[in-house]
Amino acid sequence: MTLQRLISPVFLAVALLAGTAQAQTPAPAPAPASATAAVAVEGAWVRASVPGQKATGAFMRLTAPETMRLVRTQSPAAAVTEVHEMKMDGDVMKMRAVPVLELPAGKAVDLKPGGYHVMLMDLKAPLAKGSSVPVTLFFQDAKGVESQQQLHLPVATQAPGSTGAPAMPMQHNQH
Ligand SMILES: [Cu+2]
Repeated sequence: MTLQRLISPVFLAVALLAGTAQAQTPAPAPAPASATAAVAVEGAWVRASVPGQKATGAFMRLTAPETMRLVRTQSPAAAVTEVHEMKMDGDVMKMRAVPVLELPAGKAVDLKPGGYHVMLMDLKAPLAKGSSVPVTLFFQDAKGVESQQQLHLPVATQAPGSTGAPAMPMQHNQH
């Protein structure tokens, strides 16, 4: 009985350790994600750039079928691609990177000159009017499931169908 009493605590400790080890084994992989419906993209275009210009903007209207977020953008035409927001700060138009752009279900979100835009920075070559630029949008749904959409945006000097004078070109000295 004395021996039994000596061993018991050791056995208990081993059992506890084993229990801990078991708890640390990886959780089973999550169930396969259901297919995510595509985000509607309308009126997309990229502003043409001139030689020496470092950056330009891409614009479009996004309507998500369910609550989603635009989490990342990518284009082979630019070294860096970010979603930006442009806002008047007093008399100065300022721009900042937006880490995530929320897309409420069924509600159109406009990326347009003077507001949100996809910023193509460190352009590898000038973007000529009439050409097209591949841009990939990465979305995340409410469950965190990622999906992506590859677009080919026409390069233009103003929004397709717009009749007004071209908007003031954006300055991107920060980049
Ligand atoms: Cu910008």
